[in-house]
Amino acid sequence: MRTDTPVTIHRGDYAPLPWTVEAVELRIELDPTATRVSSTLTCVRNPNVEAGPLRLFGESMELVELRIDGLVASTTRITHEHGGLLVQLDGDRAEVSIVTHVDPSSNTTLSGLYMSRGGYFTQCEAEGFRRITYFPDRPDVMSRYRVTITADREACPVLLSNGNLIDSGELDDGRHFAQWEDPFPKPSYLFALVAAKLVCLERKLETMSGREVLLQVWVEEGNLDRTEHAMDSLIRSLRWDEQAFGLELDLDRFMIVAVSDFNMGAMENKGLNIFNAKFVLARPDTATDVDYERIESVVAHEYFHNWTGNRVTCRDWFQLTLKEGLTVFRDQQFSADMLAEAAGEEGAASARAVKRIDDVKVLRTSQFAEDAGPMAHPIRPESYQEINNFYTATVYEKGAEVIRMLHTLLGHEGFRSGIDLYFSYHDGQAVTCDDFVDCMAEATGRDLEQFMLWYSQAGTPIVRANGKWLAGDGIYVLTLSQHLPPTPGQPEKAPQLIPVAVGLIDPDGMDMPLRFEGESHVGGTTRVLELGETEQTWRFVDLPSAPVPSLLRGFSAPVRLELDEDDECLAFRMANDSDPFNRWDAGQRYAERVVLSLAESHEHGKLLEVPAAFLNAVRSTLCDDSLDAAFRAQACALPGETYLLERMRPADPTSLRVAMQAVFAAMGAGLADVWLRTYHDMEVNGAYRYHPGDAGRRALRNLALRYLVAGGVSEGVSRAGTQFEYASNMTECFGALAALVMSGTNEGRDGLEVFYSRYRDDALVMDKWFALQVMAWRRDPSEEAPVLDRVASLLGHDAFSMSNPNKVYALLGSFFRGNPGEFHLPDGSGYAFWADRVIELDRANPQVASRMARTLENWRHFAPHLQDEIRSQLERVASTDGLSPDVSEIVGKALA
Ligand code: 0A1
Ligand code: ZN
Repeated sequence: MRTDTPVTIHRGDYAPLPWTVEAVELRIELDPTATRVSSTLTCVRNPNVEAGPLRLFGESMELVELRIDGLVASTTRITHEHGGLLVQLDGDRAEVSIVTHVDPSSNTTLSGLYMSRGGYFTQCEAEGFRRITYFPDRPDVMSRYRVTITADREACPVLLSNGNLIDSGELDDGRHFAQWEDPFPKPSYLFALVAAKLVCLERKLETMSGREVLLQVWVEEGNLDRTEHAMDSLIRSLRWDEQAFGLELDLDRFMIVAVSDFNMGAMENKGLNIFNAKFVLARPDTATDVDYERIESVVAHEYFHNWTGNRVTCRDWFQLTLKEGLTVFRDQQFSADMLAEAAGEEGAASARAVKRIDDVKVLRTSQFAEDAGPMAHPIRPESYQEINNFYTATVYEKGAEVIRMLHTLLGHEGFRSGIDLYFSYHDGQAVTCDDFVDCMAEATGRDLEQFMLWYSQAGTPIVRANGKWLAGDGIYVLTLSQHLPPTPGQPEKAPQLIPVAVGLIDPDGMDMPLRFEGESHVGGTTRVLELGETEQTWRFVDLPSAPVPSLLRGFSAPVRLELDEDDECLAFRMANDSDPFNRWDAGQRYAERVVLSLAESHEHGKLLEVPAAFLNAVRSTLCDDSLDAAFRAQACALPGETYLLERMRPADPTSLRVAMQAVFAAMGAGLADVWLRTYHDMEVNGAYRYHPGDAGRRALRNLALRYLVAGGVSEGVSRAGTQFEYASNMTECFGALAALVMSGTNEGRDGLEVFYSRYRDDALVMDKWFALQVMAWRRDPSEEAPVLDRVASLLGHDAFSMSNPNKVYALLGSFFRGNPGEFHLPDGSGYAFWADRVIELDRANPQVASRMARTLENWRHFAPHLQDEIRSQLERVASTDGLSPDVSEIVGKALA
């Protein structure tokens, strides 16, 4: 058993440093195994803080020299401590020069300076800069940087860093150099360097104040024809931030670089965003509509960070949601606006709802699960062992919901004036979430003290609704109560402020005008109730008939809504709710009820029968031509299996899989006529273009194939085969293949081989190939080998690599998270395989290992026989010698 105790960092321990760094002069002489980094720091004493030494963090490098004001520092001035150095400085200013050696070629963590396909790249968020040089590597230390890079000209013709290029030229021995200067002070986590053989697509643009800026997208030579969409997305983002928030690009040059080996999605380094290649590269024959959409939103997200994150940054890492929640909210609004614009006035509301549905699906699947497990934390955590473990769905997605609630409560104008105030007070500073909310309060005059509980309390609130119809008085009495379940370290909670958007629907399906008792006039058909107490009641008056309530419209708060609605009521709202989000949600609730009750029937050895009323409700939605295709595709899709598994207690993946298969088959066979007609009607003609309208039609057609194949409809199988063979774009090609593979057909198996021979040299397309086959369902588990066998053998495939995060996420992540029916084998063999992989990955890349480790953190929700198997594997991982803090925190908390 390991004995080292993990170190926990607490939010309350924050203290400003006695020394900060005004300017940094960096010289980086690149070499695969011995890169020499010379840095000169202009250190300035912080007059507001008690005197103390300069604190420099440093890891995984060799300290060659340290000078103070030009003289080699005597050893008495330097104290070595775990993770860095303390240096005694005199006076109020000092120049500290440090030389380190680092070995980028053996840096498999992809944090700090590392190599990918012969080039050099950096990743410094959160604490990667300390792996390049000794530095006060905290976001509250903001400095001006001047950087000189030298490298072999042939291996690395392109040398990039943040800001403006101020000099470049040739050196001896086939080397060259470039010098960059960033005019804006920044924290070290935003530093970046790229030195590689790259080419770029570039555009010049005039910003709103008339300045000319240069935009570049840098990629490997063969990928230049896949950069246009990223560039278009960047231009749209730039324009949107000008129009929506009055925020302009502040640099002369803005660069995006694609890299194949990257732990996360992308990184907002000042003026030099580094992206996982999968969020840059797109061509119709290699990327799907969903990829195009993701690229647009990730490009936007990183670009928006230039203001929300870079110009105003976080004081410490506990404040991460300050930049992430706000920037996710901004990218969600941007995407919704782009979809609405493409849909035109008539389709705008539905287009926005489709985006909202996508975002809420992610939140409910990942964040609600996180909130219900051992890693539950408030959007502003109180403590952590490894900050890299806190780039979570809670900090990002729930953080964005918290910002959205502020937007709802303060109104668009109020919110915007709060943002303006935030920049006017804090531009150029490193601040806290309180500073942000204080600006919102000051700008609008609203007391947001109770609202701050969203920042300090973990867990998903449960809102319970009860309605009473007083027929004689024409009054509907709505009672809402809230309960916040206990989470680790937080046994008791106070009631939060929850905005609940409400509508009431009459028997003809029309929204009723709403007036509260005591109000003199009607206030519209959707009203936002502010639930701030444990229980509150509202009385709606003047109602001509009993209403059907539509609650939490647009998902106005990140809560679980509990309401007793019978099947007819859900079907009624599926057909009539004027709020498209709730219309979709009614269908999801209905489907959840059907699937989970079938799973229970299976556990009791009963026959599985899918209610005809449910199929009829889906049929009506599918046939409703007033609904656009993208919405219909959402509304007729079953809730994800991973989501349903979390809703099932105890979770039993095997019976859930049986139930899912039964519902898929019934929906395919029972609605075959409408699926075939829809498939025919939704055909998209002409050359591929990424357009949300077309994308919606393709999504609905692919969904039709998925159901038809699952239902064993032979015409569906043959249509899928034809579409796969003749598709002119990846969305259609992959959609057809997925339909065939997911249902475990022979055609799917053959298709995988064809697909492989077509795309074997394309790494990003191969990721799709790996992911799809490990997510497949077995048609007949008693006859076929478990998917686990295939996963294990694919580890040895030529196109697979354990050192490439995208490959690991595609093969292992997709299997562990996306195929519960096959991963959770009753004999526990899936878990032993999981533990082996986590231990293996941890030796090379703790961040990736930790993400894989998290796939079993909610093990206590599972049926007891599975829990025993999982616990023993968690213990095996926990007792591994030399485990990283990343994985140790995850398994430690899981077992606690
Ligand atoms: N700030 C980035 C996410 C990010 C975080 C950490 C990374 O490496 C450990 C990389 C990227 C974003 O929000 O996009
Ligand atoms: Zn971000």
